[in-house]
Amino acid sequence: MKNFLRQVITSNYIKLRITKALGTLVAVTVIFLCIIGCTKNDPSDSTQGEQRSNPTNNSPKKKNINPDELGVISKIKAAKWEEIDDPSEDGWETEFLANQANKQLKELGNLFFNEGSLNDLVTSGIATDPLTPESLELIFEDKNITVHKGNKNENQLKKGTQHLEKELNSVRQIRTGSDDDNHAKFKIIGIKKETESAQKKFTTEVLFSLNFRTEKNVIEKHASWSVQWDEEQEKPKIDKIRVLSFNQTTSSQSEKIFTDVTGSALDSNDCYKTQLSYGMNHWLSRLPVRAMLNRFGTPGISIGDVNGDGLEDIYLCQEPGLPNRLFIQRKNGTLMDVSAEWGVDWLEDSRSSIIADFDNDGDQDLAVAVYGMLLIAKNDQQKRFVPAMALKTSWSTASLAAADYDKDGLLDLYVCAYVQEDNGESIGAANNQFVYHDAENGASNLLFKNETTESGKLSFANATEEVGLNINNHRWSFAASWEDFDNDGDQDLYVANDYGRNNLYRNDSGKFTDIAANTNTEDSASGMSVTWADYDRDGRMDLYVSNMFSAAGNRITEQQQFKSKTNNKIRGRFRRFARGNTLLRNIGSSFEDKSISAGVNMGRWAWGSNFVDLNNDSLADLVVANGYLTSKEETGDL
Ligand SMILES: [Ca+2]
Ligand SMILES: [Ca+2]
Ligand SMILES: [Ca+2]
Ligand SMILES: [Ca+2]
Repeated sequence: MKNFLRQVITSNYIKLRITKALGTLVAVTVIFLCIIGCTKNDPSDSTQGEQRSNPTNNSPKKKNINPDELGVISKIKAAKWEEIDDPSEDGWETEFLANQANKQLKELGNLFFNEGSLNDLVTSGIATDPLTPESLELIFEDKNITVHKGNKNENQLKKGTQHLEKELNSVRQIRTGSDDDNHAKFKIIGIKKETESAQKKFTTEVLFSLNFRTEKNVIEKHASWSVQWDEEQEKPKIDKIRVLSFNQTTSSQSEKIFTDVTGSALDSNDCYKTQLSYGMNHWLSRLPVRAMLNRFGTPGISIGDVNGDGLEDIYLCQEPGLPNRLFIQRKNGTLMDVSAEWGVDWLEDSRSSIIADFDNDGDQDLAVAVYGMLLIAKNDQQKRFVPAMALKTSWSTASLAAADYDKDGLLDLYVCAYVQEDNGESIGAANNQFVYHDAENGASNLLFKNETTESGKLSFANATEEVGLNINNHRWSFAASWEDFDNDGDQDLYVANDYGRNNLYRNDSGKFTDIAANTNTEDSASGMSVTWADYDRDGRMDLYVSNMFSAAGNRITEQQQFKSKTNNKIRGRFRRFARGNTLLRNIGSSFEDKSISAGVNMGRWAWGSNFVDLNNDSLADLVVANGYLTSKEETGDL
């Protein structure tokens, strides 16, 4: 999916920066439709499309789009896309209405921070729940944060705008700070036309988030609303708001959990001043199209103490042509670039690295996955790295995972790989051979068994086939993670794949069997990362997989006309692609999907995730890094 978007958004590439995951994303409905290989003028759905009434014009214009054009999206000018992506004329009335409603919700969002009238936004007969429920339950409290959950009260719906005015006023009265600090955001994740009523009405399911500063705190409110709209007028107006769920977080401005120290840790280095401190948007506007940044988003970092002084150091992979960087931590916490002195300022297209002791001599060695190769470098006297091996891999390596799978005391390495060849034309909806929801034409992942001898000469051998990891091994893999999920003392392996099913390989004395289909762990979606923890403390390791969330995807895939000629099972799989991240609770023989009940599915466009106990209370917290292209315009999608 990510590679196909490269074709869609021609001149925009991004990589996740070391400083933070990116927030606001470019994506519009048309992109979701394109990446799943369904245009709004999908010929298989055209009959239904024509039957729909046009909301602005009773005779919808049928546009003749040459399907070939949709395969070379990058060649079509933005203006032309606007012409193609016009839901008011292409039979997708629900998308037209969602766009209209979205504009109105944006206006409502402005009223949290600025005075203004509700008249253009609501009907005269409006009824709403209190937007902040009157009964709040404290569910978490420490010195940094309090979290309240709203209790549902069925009898709170009141006619008139008083509940709405009250909420708007309460925020306007206590908020401080600039507009950059305060946001009200809406995502329409479901839309339904009312067919029963004589009036023209539709209902949207909306995710609402509000965050703003007060003198002492930062307040965040997250809610899901059911909003009923009246579409009699030129613009739809809100007729009813029901609050389906609500929670509120208050965090102290003085007792912050994290402070961004990237600049103070790195700014003594030239590479920070000249390259790393600038965001990707800065470089995008200065580089030629596709100038070596086309793998956007995937170069990783690894952490380890390479010089043995007890302080963790950082190795940063970079895009081809930019040297990888090794930063050694000084005692005062700042970082010093020693890439050249340590001999690891490699210019290869580096994707991922691991710092670990591969020869068991007590110092930390380095493995780097570059395109087509796995490079292993030996730590020499804790003063430099000396390349020891270059192992051939599939072309588009994505990530590395190390574990001693055969319990011989030596760390082995699993390498994930993505597309078969570095050939952007062969993937995505542009290619008729590509099965978006169940792709089996990706590159092979490899297991390298560590065969380093006691003499210390590093040696690895490809053991993929002999251990059975060649089964179901042609998927588009982004990430893998080892864990002994069945508590039998050996390391099992989970692999997160884009475009479809994931793998759970059970380790039986060094041989592997993919048991994902039998354990409810396939999580068929756009898998990008995997992390394990025993979040419910029952002694069994649970699984969290990051995928992609799309508001437009959620809306569109629930419509009757979406792939109307396809069976429900496959339609369901497409719906799953828009749902987001997945939490799978280990119940012994199988796993239960707890994503929705635990409230952890909406992680936006989630490239990475990690269970980590941030506040040392022995409960695993969850961090999700998300983002894509930073857009000036909020689309409300991802
Ligand atoms: Ca070593
Ligand atoms: Ca081993
Ligand atoms: Ca095991
Ligand atoms: Ca558990």
